[in-house]
Amino acid sequence: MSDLILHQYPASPFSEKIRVLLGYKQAHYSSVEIPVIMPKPLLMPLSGGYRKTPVMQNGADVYCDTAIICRLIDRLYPDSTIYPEAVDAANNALANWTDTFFFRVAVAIAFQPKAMIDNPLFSDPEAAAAFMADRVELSKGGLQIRMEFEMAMPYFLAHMKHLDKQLSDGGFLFGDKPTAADFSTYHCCWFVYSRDAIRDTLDPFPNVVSWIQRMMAFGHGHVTHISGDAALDIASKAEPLGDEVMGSMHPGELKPGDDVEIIPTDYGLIPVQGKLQIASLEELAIRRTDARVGNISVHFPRLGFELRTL
Ligand SMILES: N[C@@H](CCC(=O)N[C@@H](CS)C(=O)NCC(=O)O)C(=O)O
Repeated sequence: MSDLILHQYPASPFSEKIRVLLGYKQAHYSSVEIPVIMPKPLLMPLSGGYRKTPVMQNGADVYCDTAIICRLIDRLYPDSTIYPEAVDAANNALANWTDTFFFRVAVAIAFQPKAMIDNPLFSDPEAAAAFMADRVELSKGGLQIRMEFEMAMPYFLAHMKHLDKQLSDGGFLFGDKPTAADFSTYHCCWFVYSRDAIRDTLDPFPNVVSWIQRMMAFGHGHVTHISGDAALDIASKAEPLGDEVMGSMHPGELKPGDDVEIIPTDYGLIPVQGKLQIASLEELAIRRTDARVGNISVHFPRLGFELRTL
């Protein structure tokens, strides 16, 4: 059916969101461990410059940002959809707010001084300095990922209190099955829960802790670890799907094949350039040709990305 390859690293919360969704769907997939900081030389031929983590590859189609990766996985594994129509607006709005604003809150909690002791990213002073410098570069020209701890803490505690009430029946956020909002909320909570030094922040919220454990119990699916070079070889032997969709948002302005660039609107402001293939309310995609992997399609969600003509 599919040959999904997740490009990720273990400490990445957004990667954990996708790993657990793949576990929920009992998916078979491959995984490539990519560097935590730039450069990412074996990712760039696929992503065309997009640097955030994770990235999902399916042959010669490459999906950037977990919003579109979740849609792809749900389409390939449609049983127990994480987008039930009955809660469509609430589910999508909560997932989007959580992955943007609330993620920044969770970063501030996870990087507070007392959490640094057991942070795997800060194994030695040199690694810590390189990480901090890379994250300054990641925010350059855009939104600061990091929020002040004093501002973040009340947001964190207030949201945990609401979640604790909503999860009191022992299920998931919108019923007895997890939806997209559960996976978005889970990875922010996992960021805190997975650190011994700050796990007690969640002690006042036992329903949240039980729900985190229910989410973790889905596991990570059936994963085979492969090298970055092996993933590039797979892309070079495949051709992109090539479907063209033009939505009604840019009437007369844009057509398939136009030279465009796509750039995140928050942080990691590196443009990806190519020929336009999809511009709908749900998705943007461009076609590119790379010396190492040949023809590639790079897909993004519409929300959170800007489309510019060249
Ligand atoms: N909106 C993106 C956010 C991804 C994101 O911020 N990921 C973090 C890691 S969890 C990142 O890219 N950090 C910088 C890096 O890995 O180079 C998504 O949903 O995938």
